[in-house]
Amino acid sequence: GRLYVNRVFHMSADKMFELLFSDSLFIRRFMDARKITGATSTPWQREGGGSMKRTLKYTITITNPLVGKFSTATEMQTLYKNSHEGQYYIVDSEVYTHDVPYHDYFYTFNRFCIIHNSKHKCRLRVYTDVRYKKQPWGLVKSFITKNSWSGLEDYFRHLEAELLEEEAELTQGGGDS
Ligand code: YK8
Repeated sequence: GRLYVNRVFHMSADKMFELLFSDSLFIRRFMDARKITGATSTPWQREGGGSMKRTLKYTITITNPLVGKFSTATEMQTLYKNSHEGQYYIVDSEVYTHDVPYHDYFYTFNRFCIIHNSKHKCRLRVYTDVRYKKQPWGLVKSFITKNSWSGLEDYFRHLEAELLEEEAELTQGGGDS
């Protein structure tokens, strides 16, 4: 896998969690900018072991010329039970893109770690991996991996840039941070 984001932000861990994993204005604007449409989400629901789960569905717009322009996607997120409010949050997400070539072979695994640093600082780490449900032919596998990495890199670079913008707005407006 790869580590796409690894940086300290000037905002609390709670704030970062709220921006990324609730129906925040930030995430709605980001989805608009990425042309991710029709997003629906189940509420966070407690599991037997104490972790929380939710499922998102949306349609993504794809810029890769090798692939059709749109695909529906399902994202299953798990928030770990050790994720103590305010200290750290670990969210694992599995993203299935249903309408791209070879979609039944692979999915994307993302791990978001939001670590409390101080009252107004947290570290965000995003680790990403392209995973296979069945083994494709070698050439196909490298094709999928290569095209997935380039899309993911673009997405997370954009997300990091937007978070830095949000951080700047928060620290300008806040005063007490
Ligand atoms: C989520 C991984 C692969 C996919 C795409 C497919 C290429 C098909 C390969 C063929 C278009 C928001 C991506 C990047 C679409 C976007 C997905 C996003 C960024 C040629 C064999 C959508 C995170 C996420 C996970 C997986 C990404 C797809 O929050 O290359």
